[in-house]
Amino acid sequence: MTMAMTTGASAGTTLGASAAEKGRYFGAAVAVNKLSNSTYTTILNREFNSVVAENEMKWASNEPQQGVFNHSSGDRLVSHAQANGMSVRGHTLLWHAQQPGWAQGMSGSALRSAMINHVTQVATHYRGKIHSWDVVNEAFADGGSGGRRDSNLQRTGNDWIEAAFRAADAADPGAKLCYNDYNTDGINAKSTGIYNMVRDFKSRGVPIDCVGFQSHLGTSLASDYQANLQRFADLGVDVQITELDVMTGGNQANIFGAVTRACMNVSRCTGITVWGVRDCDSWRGSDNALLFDCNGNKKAAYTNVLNALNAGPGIPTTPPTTTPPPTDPPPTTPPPTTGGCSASVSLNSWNGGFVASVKVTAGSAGTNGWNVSVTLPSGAGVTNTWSATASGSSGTVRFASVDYNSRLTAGQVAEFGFQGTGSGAGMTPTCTAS
Ligand code: 9MR
Repeated sequence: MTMAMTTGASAGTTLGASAAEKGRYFGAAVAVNKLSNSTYTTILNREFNSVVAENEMKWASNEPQQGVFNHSSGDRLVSHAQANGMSVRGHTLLWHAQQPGWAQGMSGSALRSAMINHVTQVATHYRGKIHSWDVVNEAFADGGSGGRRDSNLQRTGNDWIEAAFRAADAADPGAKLCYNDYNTDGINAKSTGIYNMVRDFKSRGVPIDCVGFQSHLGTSLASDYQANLQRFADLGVDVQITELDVMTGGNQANIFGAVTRACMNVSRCTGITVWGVRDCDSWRGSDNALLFDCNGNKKAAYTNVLNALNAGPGIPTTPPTTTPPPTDPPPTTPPPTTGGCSASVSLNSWNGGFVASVKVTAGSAGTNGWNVSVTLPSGAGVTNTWSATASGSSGTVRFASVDYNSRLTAGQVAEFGFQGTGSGAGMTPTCTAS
């Protein structure tokens, strides 16, 4: 019998179809050069309804020289996904590992600026094509500190993570923006450090939508795996299992089943991704850590996952109400909407630069187009703009709406952003509508 909340009526026969019946995705990490291997793509296309690039959307891959972007491999995966009815996860905009050599050698405001530009350019390139982005990967330290990992990115200032989320939000407002990490498979010092960051972000309006739990697992599963997912969901973010693989051995099939059940039992757990297709595609080599053997046969772990997907509850069609975290501040007053339009700016600054996110709110008559004027402090300059067209780069700069955000109905909000050098403090935008 189907439960009232499920979105489908029959048991699916593939991982993707079964997950979709429950309002979720089931994905695999793909090595793009294997898309020409027919054994590989046969399984991929049959079983999965989401893909993520195992390496090809990482910084070293798509910005090999500063400011020179190469999206060819990532684009190939997106095309494959679109042709086969799959959605795409993005992995990863920023990570301490797999950085191009030029970024590894940078520091301070030059690195901060390069990093924000990378987020902006890559998220803009894929805008509308990625369901969830790992904006920041693996920024917390292992061990008991619960603090950040040291890295060149961390040394640009503790606010680098929120700066990255704001830049990603400005570039692709439709994608779910995730923080992703490993060794977070239960309630422990590391997962609690991340939990505290997410709670802080939610209380201050930093645009975070989801947390990824990589789940590279050994021979046992933390007994509080599900409780840990649930405590994040209760902060008001989605949770996703993002890189699941499990060491081989007696428990492998059981652990795969238990992880799947845990996700199904958390209504904000929106999907599961396994980190590869067949055992011999896995980075874990002889661990045989995946759902298909090297000949493409389904393993016992596969059956457990499929059964758990089919047995689990669906995602409720109306989102659950979540208890706001205790530290939530009162909601901020929206800008007045009398006249044609109004604009407000929020700033993310570092020594020598800033990213400005501007919200345009249409007045009672709506808009056919809008212009926002901003007078920059002396010495400040605009270097990069998204979701608007800038005239001028210093002094008074005018930002005009672009085709997809010109027409707003009364009260509707459009967002655009720009990056600048110098200080952006004290800017007061004015908005005119046409
Ligand atoms: O599976 C990826 C492997 O092919 C790369 O060599 C490796 C480089 O560090 O990254 C692997 O993927 C990692 C992922 O991007 C982040 N979480 C851990 C994954 C396994 O190391």
